[in-house]
Amino acid sequence: MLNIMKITLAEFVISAFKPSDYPIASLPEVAFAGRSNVGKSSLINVLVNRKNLVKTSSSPGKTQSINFFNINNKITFVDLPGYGYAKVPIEVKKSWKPLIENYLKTRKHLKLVILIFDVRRIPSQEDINLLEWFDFYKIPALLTLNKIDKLSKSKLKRQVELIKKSFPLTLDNIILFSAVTKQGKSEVWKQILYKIEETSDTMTNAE
Ligand SMILES: Nc1nc2c(ncn2[C@@H]2O[C@H](COP(=O)(O)OP(=O)(O)OP(=O)(O)O)[C@@H](O)[C@H]2O)c(=O)[nH]1
Ligand SMILES: [Mg+2]
Repeated sequence: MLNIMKITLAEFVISAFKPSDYPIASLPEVAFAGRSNVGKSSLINVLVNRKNLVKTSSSPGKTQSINFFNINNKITFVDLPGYGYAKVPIEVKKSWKPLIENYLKTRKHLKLVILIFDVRRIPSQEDINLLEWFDFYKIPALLTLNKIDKLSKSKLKRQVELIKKSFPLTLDNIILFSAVTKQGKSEVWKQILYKIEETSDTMTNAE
């Protein structure tokens, strides 16, 4: 099995603003979650070798709906709106949280949530709550620390230790990632394919 899926198709499916907008699930799903501006949409673009499949922005709060993408007719990638951005209007915030929680709790084809943190920030209570929430609902989660290109090697090492220490639970797997250098890309793919193959025979020929 190869570690990276060769992308032959990457297409936008739908933006969901409420559960009835979700597409009918036929493929295994991988969702991308994290605070606003940590680089969720950028990570997806790197994984599928597209500059702009998913819109990214330097102003936080760009992704405001749940966006579904069809990858090779094999996997659905799901870009979730970012949380924790103070300037988002309260009305929007109120509708996001239940929408994200509903998605994560009810989607039977969800195989993995990739939780993305900005490596420069020590996780907030909100980040930790989300991790505990995944644990409680037995949702498999993979943690990536993004934007590692922004730190020097020595600073990065110290920062990773600090982040690990701030967690109440131990995580076996933390991936260091950069959308700029693409470091970590094959590691993320490896984990995605592993999770999908664990539960689906049809995926064993994925390349
Ligand atoms: N240096 C650097 N910048 C990055 C990296 N990943 C993302 N960015 C930048 O960070 C900003 C936010 O990236 P997005 O991918 O839009 O972030 P997001 O998490 O999807 O944001 P929301 O949709 O607002 O929740 C953009 O200006 C990106 O170019 C990275 O690995 N390194
Ligand atoms: Mg986004």
